[in-house]
Amino acid sequence: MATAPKFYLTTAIHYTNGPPHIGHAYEMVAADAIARFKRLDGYDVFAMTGTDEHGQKVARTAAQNGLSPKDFVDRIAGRFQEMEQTLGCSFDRFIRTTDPDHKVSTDELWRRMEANGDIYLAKYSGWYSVRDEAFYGEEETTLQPDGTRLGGQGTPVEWVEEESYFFRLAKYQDALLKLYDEVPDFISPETRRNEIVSFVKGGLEDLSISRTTFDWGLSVPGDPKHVMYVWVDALNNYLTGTGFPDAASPRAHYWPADVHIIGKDIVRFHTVYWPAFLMSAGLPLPKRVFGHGFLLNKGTKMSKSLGNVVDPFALAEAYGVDQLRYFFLREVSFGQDGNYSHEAIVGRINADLANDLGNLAQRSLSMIAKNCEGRVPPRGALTEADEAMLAMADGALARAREAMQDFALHTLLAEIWAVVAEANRYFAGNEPWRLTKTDPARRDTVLYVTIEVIRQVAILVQPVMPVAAGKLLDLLAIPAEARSFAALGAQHRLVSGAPLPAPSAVFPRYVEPEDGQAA
Ligand code: ME8
Repeated sequence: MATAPKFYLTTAIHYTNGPPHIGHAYEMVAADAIARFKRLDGYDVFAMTGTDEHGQKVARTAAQNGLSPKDFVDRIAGRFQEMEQTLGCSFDRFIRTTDPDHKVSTDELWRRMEANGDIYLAKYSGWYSVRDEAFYGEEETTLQPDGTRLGGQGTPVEWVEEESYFFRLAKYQDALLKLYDEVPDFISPETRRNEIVSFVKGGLEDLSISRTTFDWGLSVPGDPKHVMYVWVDALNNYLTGTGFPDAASPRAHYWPADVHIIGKDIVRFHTVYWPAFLMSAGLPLPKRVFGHGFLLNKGTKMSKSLGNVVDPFALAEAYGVDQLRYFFLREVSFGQDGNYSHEAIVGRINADLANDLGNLAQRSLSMIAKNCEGRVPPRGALTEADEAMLAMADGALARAREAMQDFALHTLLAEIWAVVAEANRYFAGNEPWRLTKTDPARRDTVLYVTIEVIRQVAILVQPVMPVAAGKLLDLLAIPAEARSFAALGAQHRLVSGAPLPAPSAVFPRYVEPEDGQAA
């Protein structure tokens, strides 16, 4: 048997300076949907998420909370793990940068970069944003009327002057430009690629990669008064996940990553620093970096530091997990910013899920329960319209795969919902409820075609709504082994006469709570 192709996907690892917010939830759900899609499509998937626990930002927040950094991050990391569970995610590892194997792996990356002559000791003086954990050149900062200074992303910077190890980033300028040129989809979407290309063309300076004025981090091999710059530590989590440097690790074959799913604010770290570190260490580069957009609360950025956080646990509780997952991935074009509002999510739940898919399943399955002894109906000769309906469903996988090549999750869902819309037109146009007296055989064929389309839709939406799709497949009595994408298409049609369980509603309408309290 041919071995399945591997697919290694990661999210960013989330800072543990505060509880998870909706942006973290969004990124996890999107990455989880891609991982599930690839598994259902026959890939050997390794998907990883986790927490970024070191650095000055986390150390300061822990101190403000009167806790040791370790006690503080243990609490917050626990919340992220709970969120992963709550949102129905299927990651293979939740990595923490305080995990012991991460130290071994990151020491080795450092040694290899050093052995390649790319690390030297000097003095750093310049601007640093603790909130971004990023160094900024003077020209990237702006002086405010009150005398404070803001960095590139609008966060306060402070002056840092200390002994530091440097990484010879400037040396990699040409190699990076060559990479962007030769692997055009290394950075996507396109707009993010253009930004990075012009940033690198503007010239790179060597990068300070250690600090001495605090100790919450990984110590530098051979010089423990330095801790590594948190981004060296953080980016290397992706290698640690594959068992690096142990070539015999059962996960070694997953490197290089097939895609890093990250937000637009950290594309520079992933497409400039990270490939340069890897080139220096003589390691293969990730194949793609996808910078998704920001989820905005009616247009305002949500972040821990700004305070107007919408709690993802409360959202999942209010709307349902699969409903929230569907909303995130359908409403927002993956790669662009998107807005969240109560009205928008209720609109999607009631129109797309309860009406379009839920009602169709409920009506067709109820008619079958009543008129066809609760069995998959017999299927007579197919009309042209029947054939066209089935052909549209059979072709959905190819269109889904095409959308997935660009991680266009919104397009994937739009394609599936085009099939659902067509199935609704087909069902309404054929009026099976009128055929009971006049032509029950034709009614059975219409019902057969309808639920065969629902079978394929349910299989295809599993990556986005694993639980609800599973319930729908249960209602069609589809066994576990017939739920992968290999079961899509004409070869695996529903078998007439197979018994079906009693139908029940899978997608309830959202009804405002009695006291009028919206989420
Ligand atoms: O940046 N909408 O961690 P982080 C969508 N530790 N995505 C958002 C978002 C929003 N409103 N806010 C943040 C870090 N994100 C580093 C990463 S990776 C080696 C280290 C995204 O907790 C953000 O873009 O600030 C990033 O991809 C992820 O959430 C974690 O952000």
